[in-house]
Formats: sequence, structure tokens, C-alpha cells
Amino acid sequence: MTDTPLLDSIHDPSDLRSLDYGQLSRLAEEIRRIIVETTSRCGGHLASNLGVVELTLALHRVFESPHDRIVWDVGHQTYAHKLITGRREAFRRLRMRGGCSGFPRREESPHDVMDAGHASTAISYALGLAVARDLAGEDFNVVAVIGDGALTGGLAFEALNQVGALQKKLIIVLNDNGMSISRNVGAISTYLTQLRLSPKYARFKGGVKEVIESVPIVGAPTDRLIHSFKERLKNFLIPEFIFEELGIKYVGVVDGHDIQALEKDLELAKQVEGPVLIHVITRKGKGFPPAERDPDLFHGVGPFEPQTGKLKSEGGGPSFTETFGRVMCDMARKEPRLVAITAAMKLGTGLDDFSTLYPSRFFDVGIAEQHAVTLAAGLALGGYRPVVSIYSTFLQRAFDQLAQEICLQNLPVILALDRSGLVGDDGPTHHGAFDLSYLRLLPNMTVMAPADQEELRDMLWAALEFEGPVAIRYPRGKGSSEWVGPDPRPVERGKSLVVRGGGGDLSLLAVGRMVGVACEAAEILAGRGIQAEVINARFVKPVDREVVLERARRARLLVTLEENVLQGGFGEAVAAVLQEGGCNTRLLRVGLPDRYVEHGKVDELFQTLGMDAETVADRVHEMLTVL
Ligand SMILES: Cc1ncc(C[n+]2csc(CCOP(=O)(O)OP(=O)(O)O)c2C)c(N)n1
Repeated sequence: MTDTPLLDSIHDPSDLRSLDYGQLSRLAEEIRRIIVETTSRCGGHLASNLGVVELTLALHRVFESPHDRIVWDVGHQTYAHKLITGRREAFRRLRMRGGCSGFPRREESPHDVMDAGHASTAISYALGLAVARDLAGEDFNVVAVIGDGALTGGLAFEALNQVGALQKKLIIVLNDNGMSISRNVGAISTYLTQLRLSPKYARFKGGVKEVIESVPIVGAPTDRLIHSFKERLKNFLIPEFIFEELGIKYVGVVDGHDIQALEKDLELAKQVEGPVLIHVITRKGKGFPPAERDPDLFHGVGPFEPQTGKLKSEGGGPSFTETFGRVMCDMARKEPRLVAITAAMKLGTGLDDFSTLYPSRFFDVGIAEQHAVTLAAGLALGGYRPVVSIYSTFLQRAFDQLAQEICLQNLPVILALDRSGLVGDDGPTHHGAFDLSYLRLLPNMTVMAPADQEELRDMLWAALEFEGPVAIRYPRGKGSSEWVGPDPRPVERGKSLVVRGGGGDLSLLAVGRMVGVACEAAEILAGRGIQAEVINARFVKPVDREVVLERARRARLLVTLEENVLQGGFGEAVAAVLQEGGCNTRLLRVGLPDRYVEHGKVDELFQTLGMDAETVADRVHEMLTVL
């Protein structure tokens, strides 16, 4: 049991105000110990959280949450915030069923301003809150905390654009650690590095301003000349003017691990009438050497040994992600036009080796999913074969780009959708619950789902041969195959595969990982004397109409199984085929419900949702008895 006397005395952020700076630094150490201990058991966003402990304490001492609103971008860095806002007990079961979410959730605490999980939203939220405050004639502070990684997202710039124009009282804390998940990318990131590495600018700034201000202004013609001279001098000497030029006061740079310094600047910012940005420098992984050395690996981790940081191995064959990474390298060797695009998820999507082997054919665009998709469209127009590797949940951002820039023009872009279906611990913001629905409705799109890693390999190779856009969606974690060789088997477009023969009056048509569940359910049913055929659908678009209609004509019951919301999913596609084919065969659709699914282990969630083999077998059995 970790000894944390100071943290034990904090039940509400107001309790922080009676502590002196010595006690605060000991409290920060206690919080770090709890974060490391808990994350080592439950997994989570370790490095980001260790980096913002002092910043969190300073924010909660200067501002009075929940009266003042602290809006955390992404929300993956809110562990210290949770620990000091009365959630110590729930934090013991971080990301587990019934325990604390790994992200802000309004239902958890009044200190969580919004439910979060996707990046680059904080400034928009904060501006909305500030506008609402002023419209209602209320009086409170609004603070948006956004990382330098999240600042690569276009949404953040759309917000800054309006922040500068509206001039509302609003504080933006830029938490700059030089890292997104991997090292941050792009011109803005280079610009921030320039500011960070030049603390002299911060000291120098005041002096330079005075010099500029002291340039005399006399008479009308000189006025314009002098003004333009001042502008150029300013831009040359003070690069932080990029924010100032947008109408946002800039304060920085501030050491994000010095609570006293942070408090001073936050207090200052509180006095400013319009928008102000405080540039805070933090170290990702601070205080836990393995995470400081390897912040990208420890950005989001599974269980590890708290003493050494050694990750606990899951065992078994390669994950879908690893398989994707390997196959991409194989394909790149044979297809020189193949290029890979990721939106700040190089490690998460398995493109690490690819980026080393083929640096000129690899593009990390930052947290910019919309741009990733349109960039792919441009590359395809230029004769290349782009593969956009992206988590299912984050592709939601780029729906219009898929519709307009990819599908309308039938461009040969491959979308590799990792983390499709339930992701488990990260919960509702991260489940890939909708992709089959939002992809299926787009003309020209082919949508595939492999049942295991070997089939992922086959589908990736096949996608290179298909015309037009192709999406391949696969889940987090390991599939059933132990080993994946390099040579693909052919995949015929729109054709399903029988994986278990049955008695003819019951067919289970399953998508992706649900093929495994269907096989298990068929086994259970066989034990009860009911023979069920299992078909791996492989294609959600186009659906294998021939097989569906043929089975429908002889079966008493068809069952579809998918890890996607039932609305607009595979089951609905099959229902349409049945209706159009004039079949009134009974159809049972198994899939995700019409609500956001909470966090927890995938197996547990499957059970709760009635999507595990045992429950599916029971439901099928019950239906057959009344048919
Ligand atoms: C739209 C979207 N794309 C991708 C992600 C995955 N993601 C979570 S945190 C993160 C990096 C954020 O970097 P930064 O804002 O600098 O925070 P840090 O972890 O460095 O503190 C990414 C890419 C996301 N949450 N949302």
C-alpha cells in the first residue's frame, strides 16, 4: 500500500490552498507514485500524466473549479486532476468496469467540464463556454489546457482564429513537451521548439518591446513607414508574436514543474481582459525514468512492472497492428508507389518499421485526420497508392473528406482502420463502433473485415488490386492465428467464406472478430444437438448477396454478428438483401446497441451486451424453439 499522507488530506481542490511549496512538492511526488502504481496495474496514459502534476496543482490553486472551468484537451492527462477532485477511491480501478474512466466524464465529477477523448477540441469548448458566460452575464474564468500535439489539429486553429476575433476573456495553457505520442511534427512544432529553446526571448521580450515602442511617430506619411518598420522589427526579434498577431496575448516560456512560477503567470493571466496564451514547458514522463527515456512507449501502456517499467507481455501471435506493419513493409518492397500516412499514430498503427525503412514514403501529418485523407487523395491523383492507417474512431473526423475527396472520384486509397469495434479500457470515445455504418453508405467504397491476422494480410494485398477506395477494419489486440507468413491467399471481391458447415436450417454470418464468437456459439449449439453453419462475411460492402439469398431460401433462421452499432451496419445490409429478394426468413442481428458503450475489458463488455458466444447461443436456441 502506497503511503500518501498529503494526498489523503486532499478531498477537494480548495484543500490545496493551505499547503506551502514544500508540502506541494511532496504532494506532487505522492501523486506521481499513485499514478505509476495504478497505471502499472490498470494500464493508461502514463507519460502525459506524469508531465502535468505541478501544472494541475497550480491550476487548481489559482482557479476555483468547478466555478472556474478547466477544460483539458483530449483529457488523457487528467489523472492528477481526478486524484485531487475526490476520486481517489475510484482511481484504484482506473479504466476498469465500475472504476474511474481514463478521460474526463461529466457523470464522474462536476470538475470534469466535458466528456473528452478526441484531440484539439479544448479551445473551441472554452470559447463556447466564455461566450455563454458573457451572454448570461456570469463571472468565472475559463481555462483551456492544450498540448503541443493537439495544437497540430486544424480544429484548434479554427478556434484560435475566432478567439483572436472575439476577444473574450479566456486563458489558453499550452502544455508543450515537444511530444505528441511520438515526437511532434510540423512547422508549428518547429516554431514552438524555437520559442522553447530560446528562453532569452522571454527575458528579452520586455526590452525589445520598449525599444519598438520608443520609435517615435511623427506626421502622417512617416506613420505608415514607421509602423511597417516596427512590424518587421517585431517579427524578426520576437517570434512569439505569431499568437500576438492573432490578437492573443502571449506569456512564456514558463517552467511547468515550478509551481510558484506557474502560479505567478496564471495569476497574471487572470488579470488580462481578453484572450491570453501561457506557454508552459513540461517533461513527458517526469519522475519515472523509463517513461522519461521512452515517452512514446509510455504514452499509453498496458500493465508493467512498476520498479523497472518492463511491460508485461500478452503472449500469443502477432497483433493485428503488428501484422499490418509487417505486411506494409512487404508490400512496399514490391510496390514502389505504395506510401503510408498516419495522423500522429505511428506506433499505435504499427508503422514504426515502415517509417525507418521507407522514410520518404512515410508521412506523419500530426493530429490531422481530415488532412491525412485529403493528402491521400492528392497522392492518389498523382499516381501513388496511399494507405491511410488510422484508428476507426478518429476517422470519424474525416467523413466529408472520404465522401468528397476519395469516394466521389473513386480514388484508389486504402484505409486501414485499426481499433475497430470495442477497444476496452479507453471507453466510449475510443470504441470503433460506427465505421461499418459510415463507410457502407458511401458509393464506390469497398469495406472488408478480416477474421484473423492472416486474413488481414490477404486483404491488404487484395486491396492493391481492387479498383477505387477500400477500407479494411480490424480490432485492437491479437487475432486467432499464431503466425503470419508473407504469402497472401487470393481474396475475391464481394465473396464470403464458409468456415463451418452446418445442418442447413441455421446460418451464422459473422464479420471480423465475430467470426470467432460465431464458431464458439456454433460449438455450444452443436452440444445441444443444433447444427449451425458459420460464414465469414469478409465483405460488408458489397455484401455477398448470392450466399445470403441462397441460405435464406433454405434456412429457418439467419443470424448476423458484427462489432458495430446495429444502426446502418452489416445486419441492416443483410436485411435489405432479404427484403429485396422477397425472403421472409427470420433474421437475428447481433451487434452493438444504440448507445455509447462504457469502458471495461472487452470480454466483460461482450457479456454485458449479449455478444459473447454463450449468450448468442442462448438467443439463437430460444428463437429456434419458437419458430
Ligand atoms: C482526433 C484524435 N486523433 C488522435 C488521437 C490520439 N492521441 C491521443 S493523445 C495524442 C497526443 C497528444 O499530444 P499532446 O496534445 O502534446 O499531449 P501530451 O500527451 O504530449 O501531453 C494523440 C495523437 C486523439 N485522441 N484524437
